[in-house]
Amino acid sequence: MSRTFYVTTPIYYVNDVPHIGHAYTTLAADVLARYKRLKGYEVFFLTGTDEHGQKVEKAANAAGETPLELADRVVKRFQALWDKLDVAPTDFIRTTQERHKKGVTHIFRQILAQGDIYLGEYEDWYCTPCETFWTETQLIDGNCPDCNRPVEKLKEESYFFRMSKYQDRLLAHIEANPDFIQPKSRRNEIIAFVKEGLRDLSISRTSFNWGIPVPDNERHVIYVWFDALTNYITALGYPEQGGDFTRYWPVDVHLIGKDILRFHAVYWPTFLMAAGLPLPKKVFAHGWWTVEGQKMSKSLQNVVEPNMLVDKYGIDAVRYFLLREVPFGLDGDFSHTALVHRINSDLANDLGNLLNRSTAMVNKYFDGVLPQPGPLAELDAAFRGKTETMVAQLDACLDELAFSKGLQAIWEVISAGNKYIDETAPWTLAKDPAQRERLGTIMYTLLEVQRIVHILLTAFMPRTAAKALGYLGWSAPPRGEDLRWGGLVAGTHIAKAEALFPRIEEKDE
Ligand code: ME8
Repeated sequence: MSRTFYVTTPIYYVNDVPHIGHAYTTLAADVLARYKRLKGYEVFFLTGTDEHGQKVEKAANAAGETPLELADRVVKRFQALWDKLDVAPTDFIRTTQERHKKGVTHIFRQILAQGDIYLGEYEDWYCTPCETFWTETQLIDGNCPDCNRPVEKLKEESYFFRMSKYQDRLLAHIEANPDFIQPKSRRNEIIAFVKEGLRDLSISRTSFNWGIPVPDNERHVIYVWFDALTNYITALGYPEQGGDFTRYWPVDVHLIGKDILRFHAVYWPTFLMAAGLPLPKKVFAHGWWTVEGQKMSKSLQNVVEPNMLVDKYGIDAVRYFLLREVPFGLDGDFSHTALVHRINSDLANDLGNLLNRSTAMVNKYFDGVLPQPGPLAELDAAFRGKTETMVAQLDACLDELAFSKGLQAIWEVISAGNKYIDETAPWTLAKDPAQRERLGTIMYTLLEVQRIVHILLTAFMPRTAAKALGYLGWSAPPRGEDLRWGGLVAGTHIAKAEALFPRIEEKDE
């Protein structure tokens, strides 16, 4: 039986246009999807858009459009950006699609029939930007404790989900499954939150109508988070059994930002428990990007637009930078200086230079024909060993979503490659005909290491890796087996590489 891997991103609100925060989560999911596919998994990678709720309705009113017109317009921006970033999801779900509405209605009905949804009355403070209710005591200076904006008092008839009933079961699940919520600091926050006690959750609204109607009571629309979270199963065809839902659920990992952890680690699992469905294997909350030291916001006009970054620096530089610069799970700061520095030092100097130097030498000393290696000397064997260790390290790192650490492991090998050239000094050996075989072994080792490096990099920088593999005469689509040592065949034509990443003048920034 083949192994499967299911990864999701949040579905993004269509009242805002995509920025680097959205690109970040989606790129991380894309890297994981590509890597797992390389390793032979059958992968389902889901992203999409969250199109219902008061926030979207208000934005549409302000723009003089219907909510669906707004959604149709903004969804294209998200899809175009994913294309532009070489992000290739298996499916893109929109919560206004029939398949989604059908699944949401189904799960609502099921939990209602089962007794965990009941009709009651709600009175509390509501923050529209966050689509969240707060109690009086949770407010800070009368404002929303999350975003600091004003809240409004809402009183309405509402359907409630009996979340309180699941408090102990959820806590037991979190405690029995240390990997369920990651990273650890976030897990502790959730444990503390659940221990404080779970209230029943209001899951319908009557004050507006842009949403999925409650079955058999159309005065109510279903709460946008109940609607949105369900996308993770409706995209798989839920409630239909036997297809993708049976194949891919429970999800391997929900990737999200830390801002929406509670919805994913408390609400969603309890909805699933009530519906009798298995829980996600992992919810990973990554950190938050600031920009040049400041919170990214429309009012500060410092929102980083990914299209602009790609036009200026190239797709793969952006993909690399976002995953390399900050350990996944921690907060980070975006700056042009840091990005240019990474391009110049990691990509141009280390990665690009190694490929240039080595392909140039094979051309100079062997007319561009890869020589047959002789026995490996100690230096060569150590370099090969380091490469093999890197392959295993990357696997472990990506299982922990440690993208940055995984890239560091790859870059240690790249640096070792540049050092290996300096230590073996091929230019000296080239002068001595007796050292011909030794020189050939060194060239083979250098290129074979880079073949493995670039196969791993196909997950992170698909275009660059394909280009580099092309110079190495490797055109087959890479597979996991190709990570084994010895794939390059003597006699292969090695093209002299052009610069993979031109240096950028730092003063231009
Ligand atoms: O919350 N740094 O949608 P959303 C890092 N529709 N990541 C960021 C970020 C930043 N500064 N800003 C945004 C929603 N993100 C709901 C989700 S899921 C069932 C429903 C990323 O459009 C991060 O992934 O506000 C965050 O969780 C997501 O965008 C929020 O996107």
